[in-house]
Amino acid sequence: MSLDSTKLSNDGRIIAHLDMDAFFAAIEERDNPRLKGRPIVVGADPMEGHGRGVVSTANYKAREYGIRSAVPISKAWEFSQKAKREGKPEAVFLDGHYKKYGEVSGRIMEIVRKYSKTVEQASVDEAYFDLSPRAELSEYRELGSRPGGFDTAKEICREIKEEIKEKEKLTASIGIGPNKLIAKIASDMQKPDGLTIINSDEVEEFLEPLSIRKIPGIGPKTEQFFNARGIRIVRDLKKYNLAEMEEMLGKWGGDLYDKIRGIDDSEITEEYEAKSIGEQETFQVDTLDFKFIFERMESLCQDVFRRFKESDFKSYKTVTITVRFSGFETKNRSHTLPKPANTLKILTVESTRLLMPFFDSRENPKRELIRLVGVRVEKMK
Ligand code: TTP
Ligand code: MG
Repeated sequence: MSLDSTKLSNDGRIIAHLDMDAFFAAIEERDNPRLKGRPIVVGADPMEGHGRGVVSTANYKAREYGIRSAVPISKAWEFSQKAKREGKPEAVFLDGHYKKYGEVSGRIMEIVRKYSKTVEQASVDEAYFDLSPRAELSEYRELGSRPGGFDTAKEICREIKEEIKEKEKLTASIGIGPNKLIAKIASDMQKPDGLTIINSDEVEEFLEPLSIRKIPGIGPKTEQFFNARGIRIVRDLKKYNLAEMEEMLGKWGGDLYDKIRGIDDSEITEEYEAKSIGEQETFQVDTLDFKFIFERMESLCQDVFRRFKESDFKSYKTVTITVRFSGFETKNRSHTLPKPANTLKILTVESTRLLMPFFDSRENPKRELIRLVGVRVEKMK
């Protein structure tokens, strides 16, 4: 046993990660009996194949057609038509009801908070929470005189899933492990309606056969990099020592070295803060029409500013714009202000200034048409 795994198993933490199943689509299915059992896609309007946004999410039936989050909506339409030709039911495409999703999310977080005092909401449908056998961290002792440990954590998570099912008519998947990393990977193992427990002794055995892509932080690029070197699963990746990993990937190589051995000391951070407030728009037609694009940007700034005003934040310090060209190349440009700002004027001026170079040789030498623009405020206080 290596020093590191000793540290891991002696650490004694029990962390759970909850992730709702096909969240937005499941809510739509729940609230609209007509949709029961059908493939459902929430996202942009497909416009019979000419729509230009992306899929927010799809339920599991629709995923069987290849439709999933971030797939262009036109592609999703094609998949659905193909299924139809094969005699399968066509997918139902729906606009999102984002306010409602936010409210459901809030109620689910409240349920989780009844069972653990240390909860980190990690996204609209995800939370980490601490179930370590320490009285100050969880209330489960009051839920019966249970001994603590992984078995107790499992019981608690069953109850959480039950309560969500009963009150919200939705299913969640939960992973339990000795740290956030393992809990997160575990929650994804038996979706939907899953419950997966990996205790400290099982961590390395659990990780070894998994595709390297299951490790948070390994995206398509890192995956390709390693696949080209014959590395596909975590076990393969373990053949590199720490120095080799760092040589290949820099500091991130060192982090990854730990991760694939199941080592993760990160704490549950209780405050959930929107890190940014942003809006974007895909145009119906790719364009370089200066006036049109600036008007759209101005309108996006107004939307962002409205949301900023509704939030608890008082100021922002960074303005970031996104520009996607017709060939899908996407550029983000940011400006951090010398001091925090809180007006629409500054937001509009800054985003306009960032947008200018996209109309000349500085950011757009080939004069490529623009497909999407977006703007967001960051570093909020
Ligand atoms: P996820 O938890 O990633 O997806 P999911 O809940 O739909 O499905 P799964 O069962 O695999 O967990 O994201 C939660 C919600 O966030 C999702 O329902 C819709 C939204 N979302 C987007 O709008 N765009 C995206 O690219 C992703 C990944 C999610
Ligand atoms: Mg989810």
